[in-house]
Amino acid sequence: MNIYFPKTLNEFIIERQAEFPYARGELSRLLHHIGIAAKVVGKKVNKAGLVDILGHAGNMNVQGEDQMKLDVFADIQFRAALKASGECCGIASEENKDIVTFDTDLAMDAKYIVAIDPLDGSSNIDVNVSIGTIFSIYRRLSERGTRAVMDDFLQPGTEQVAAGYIIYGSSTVLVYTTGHGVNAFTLDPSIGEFCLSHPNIRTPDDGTIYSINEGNYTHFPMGVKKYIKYCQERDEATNRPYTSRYIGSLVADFHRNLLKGGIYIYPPTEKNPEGKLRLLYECNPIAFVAEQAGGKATDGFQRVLEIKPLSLHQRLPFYTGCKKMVDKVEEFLRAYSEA
Ligand code: AHM
Ligand code: MG
Repeated sequence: MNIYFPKTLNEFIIERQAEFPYARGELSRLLHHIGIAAKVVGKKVNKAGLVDILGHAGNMNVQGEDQMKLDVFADIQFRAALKASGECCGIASEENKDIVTFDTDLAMDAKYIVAIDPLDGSSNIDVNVSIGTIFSIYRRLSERGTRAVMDDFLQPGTEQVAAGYIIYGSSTVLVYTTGHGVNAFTLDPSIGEFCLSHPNIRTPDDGTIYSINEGNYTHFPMGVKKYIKYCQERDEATNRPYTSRYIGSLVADFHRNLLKGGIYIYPPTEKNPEGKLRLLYECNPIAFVAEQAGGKATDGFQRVLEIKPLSLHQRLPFYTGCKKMVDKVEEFLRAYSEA
């Protein structure tokens, strides 16, 4: 008889707590609560279409983007979970203009802050295509016992204590790192637990998939245009032409490339001259995971994790994936940077 006894996320988190000297379980509790919110949101995503959760909420978020009902639902759920954990003193969310501080005595005494995109890939919500949540955890800089302040959130990505994402796809998968490798957990709906499914993920050094919204081609920097042509050229030695795959949900595009080997690019465009993706809750957490899996993440010229954020919703061009592929696109960007 085959015995099925999976390693659950909670079991794994507790085991790994020992990697942090003097750890007292606060981060474990925080991650545990993120896992609970992920289950609640995942359940809602699975029922979308049956319950009244699809469509527009009728508001714009801080960045002038139309909020979907699921965006709002996910934001509320994660906020509630992080507050309930008692280990988080404040959050920065894609859906809120300002930081949100938790002002109970317990929360003000907490040592972590969280930056989060509660539901990434909004354009895919209504059409049953994979969407996700992205999160990033930092130690606060302000004194414990006080309210969180803006400076707690404007730390470079190198200071992340943990980061990861959840994909609501053909299954719900939670991927995270605490700086000791990357592990992925798949939700087993029959027991309601995230179970270790992809231990110690390593992304290939080189890959054959490129992911970019080519509809914006005419507005790309010359280096990106040349790189795309390079991807499309035939060369057997380097397995080209590469395969083009673009879902339009960062987590889903990144996750596929992480496992199979590829590069994700969101360059500056006419509509988004600074790039579209946000440093705090999209690029930094993904960059942390990418690097921990042996990959790379840059803004085309500089390591993402070393960029000092100047504002909460700061955007940047984003290039991430297999190290050799990111090196190559950077080569093109440098060569054509004046063009
Ligand atoms: P969102 O947070 O509003 O969903 O925007 C971020 C998303 C990413 O998931 C995705 O990679 C990108 O925007 C897609 O943008 P585009 O539709 O311009 O290609
Ligand atoms: Mg997003």
